[in-house]
Amino acid sequence: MVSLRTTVVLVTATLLGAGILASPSVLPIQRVAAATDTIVLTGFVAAWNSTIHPNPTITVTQGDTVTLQLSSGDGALHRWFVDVDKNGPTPDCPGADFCSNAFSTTTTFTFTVNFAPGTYTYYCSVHPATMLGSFVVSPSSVGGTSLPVNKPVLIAPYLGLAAALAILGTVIVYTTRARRSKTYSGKSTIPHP
Ligand SMILES: [Cu+2]
Repeated sequence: MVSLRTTVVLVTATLLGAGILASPSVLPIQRVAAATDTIVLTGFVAAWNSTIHPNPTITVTQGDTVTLQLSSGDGALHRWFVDVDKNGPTPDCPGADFCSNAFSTTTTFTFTVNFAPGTYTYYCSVHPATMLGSFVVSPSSVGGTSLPVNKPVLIAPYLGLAAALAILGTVIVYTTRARRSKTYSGKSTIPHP
């Protein structure tokens, strides 16, 4: 037989758990501010990173800070740039595009992706016919979208709390009843005149 106390505990915990599960978002987790992306590219006249075409696709998120670690793999002079204004392999720097220094050894180039989401092309301005690839900017989710939440993990502490509260409530109820019962039985023993 299930005692009243157990029933109270189970019902309270179940209701609380169900309520949390049913809610659309418990403690929504916001994506934190933009990330820093480090991208390593080695320049060869035939292709970046000596890939067979196509060249590597670079994917970043709008607002990210991108650091390019550039080196020349074949000793030739290269210069990386992303064609933000989409006017082809002419580097518009300073201007709309983001361009590294020309390098025949190594260089580092950092910039912030402050342009609209979409697919752009990055080039080597010296060898734009072979050293080119896609530069994809994903929309920023900063300040909006909630990430998936592991609800069972979140519920666990609440279930424990609910059980504790239910037990406390049940104890109080029983104690009160016991006192009333004693009072009643005491009166009943008073002999009638
Ligand atoms: Cu090049």
